[in-house]
Amino acid sequence: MNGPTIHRTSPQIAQPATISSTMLDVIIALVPALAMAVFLFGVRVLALTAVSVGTCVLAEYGYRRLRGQSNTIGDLSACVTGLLLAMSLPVTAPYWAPEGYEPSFVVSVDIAARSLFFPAAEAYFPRIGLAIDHHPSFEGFGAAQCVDSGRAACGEIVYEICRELGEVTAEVALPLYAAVATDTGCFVYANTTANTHMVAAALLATGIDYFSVNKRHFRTKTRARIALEADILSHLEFFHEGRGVFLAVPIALMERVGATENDAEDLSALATVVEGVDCGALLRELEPGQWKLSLRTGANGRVNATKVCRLLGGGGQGAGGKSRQLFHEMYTSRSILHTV
Ligand SMILES: [Mn+2]
Repeated sequence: MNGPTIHRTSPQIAQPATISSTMLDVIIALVPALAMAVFLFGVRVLALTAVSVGTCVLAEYGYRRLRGQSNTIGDLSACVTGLLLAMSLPVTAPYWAPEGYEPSFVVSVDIAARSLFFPAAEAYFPRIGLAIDHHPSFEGFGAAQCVDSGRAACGEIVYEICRELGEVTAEVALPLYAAVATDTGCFVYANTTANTHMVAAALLATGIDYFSVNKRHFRTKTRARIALEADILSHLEFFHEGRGVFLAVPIALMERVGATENDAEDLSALATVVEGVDCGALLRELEPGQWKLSLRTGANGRVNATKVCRLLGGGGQGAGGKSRQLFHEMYTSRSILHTV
């Protein structure tokens, strides 16, 4: 142990890696998978790949040119993008999307009223071929209907349709389980039946990872959601000797905690966790000065949310469910609720 100890970084095998050499490696690595796709699905794979790669290269070339920037198609990244896109498409994918795409058949599921359609889906409303629903207040649209208000979840109805069509695989069972679990608040709403549990049992028997679904939907909250709940709960107001509770979600609160639409889902459920509450009313400000009322009723059935909302002129989801109604002012609607 004579002399000084020399510390060095370990000898690295260096190689001049450029974007184009890395991209070329990726392309070479994808060739066997592409060859297998041609073997399995035929030569149309090659045509689809050519269209996809060609479009990507042209788009990059054109865009850079338009912006007066250097030509970068030589780095092969556009080729890789085109190749990956082609490989993730079904072999039957059209070479271009037809303008004004028209679906051949439209199915609506669990959308009780026309007013509940998303604006983007509104165009399909007059063309609904099949409506699947379980709301007592279902408006009766669609050329054909598959409606059973005795079902706690639309997923129960869809499960039976799937069973008629063939074996319900784990791949089909997982989204169906998510549908049944979320529609019943994880099997706790008052409309949950023995059949709901039997459908869930059949879905679990396919070996799905139901724990992750439940953890994701019922045991995980975003930080914005926690901040929303903290504020709402610190401002809740009781009426009718504590049998009713008012929750309010002004736009200002949503903005302050940075909450999105997803963070605000099903907030009315907060109302009925308070002991002794028969009816919870959540007022949510959608646009400045315009409030949506959601009613949530307790398990004792003293208040029927559907009936209340019919009185107020809105849609509903039956006892134990929630109902919606647009109000133009928050405080005058309080007097309406005192009559509940
Ligand atoms: Mn539903």
